[in-house]
Amino acid sequence: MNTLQLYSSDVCPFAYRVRLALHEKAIPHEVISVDLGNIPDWYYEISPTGRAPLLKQKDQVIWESTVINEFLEDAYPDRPLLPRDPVARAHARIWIEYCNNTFQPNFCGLVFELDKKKHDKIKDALRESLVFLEAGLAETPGAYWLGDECSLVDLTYYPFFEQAVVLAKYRGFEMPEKHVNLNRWQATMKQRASVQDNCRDSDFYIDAYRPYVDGTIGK
Ligand SMILES: N[C@@H](CCC(=O)N[C@@H](CS)C(=O)NCC(=O)O)C(=O)O
Repeated sequence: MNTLQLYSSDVCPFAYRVRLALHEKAIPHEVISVDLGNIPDWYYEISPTGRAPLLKQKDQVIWESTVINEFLEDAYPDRPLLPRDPVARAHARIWIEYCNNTFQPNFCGLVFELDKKKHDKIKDALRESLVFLEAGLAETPGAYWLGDECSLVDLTYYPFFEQAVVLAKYRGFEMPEKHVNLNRWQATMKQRASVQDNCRDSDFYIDAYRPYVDGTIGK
């Protein structure tokens, strides 16, 4: 049996980050799917939060996608996903912070907000964060967020871009075509084996999010 077990859900962008990191680092593991629309009692016995993702190693559990990916980086350093240089490493973490504290709350806020009157304000905030990301990527010399190597920063952001079809379908929000660097980066990410092995198509996300955007189930 594999020593690492990932409790995951295909619809969850946070779990996707971890699936990408496990693939990029070629870490043997087992994926266990959790139905987040109807979280089973057995999962609450394992997970302190009831949320996905969660990584289990023997009798230890680690949760929070960013922390899990940093754990994988610490425990499996052979295929690094963070730069070695401490300043570059700090900058990588700043980008990850920005995703978790600004971009992702705007993105998910628009997906899950049922009050249409609030959508315009969230769209403005999301547009602003995309402008910020585009400007950051414009400074990058290579194909990935930090340069020539794929890093945890790329794996942190990519799942949301794959799911952007949900915003277009349900909220009338299109990712701006003018953001050529973001579009180029997304195209590069789609070519990676880790993404090709884990990606889901537009119809999957549109179906999976329908009960959330119409309020049938809570987020
Ligand atoms: N900050 C957490 C977020 C995890 C999260 O919100 N997971 C969602 C699915 S995408 C979940 O488990 N929702 C079920 C629930 O909250 O009951 C992380 O990065 O891992």
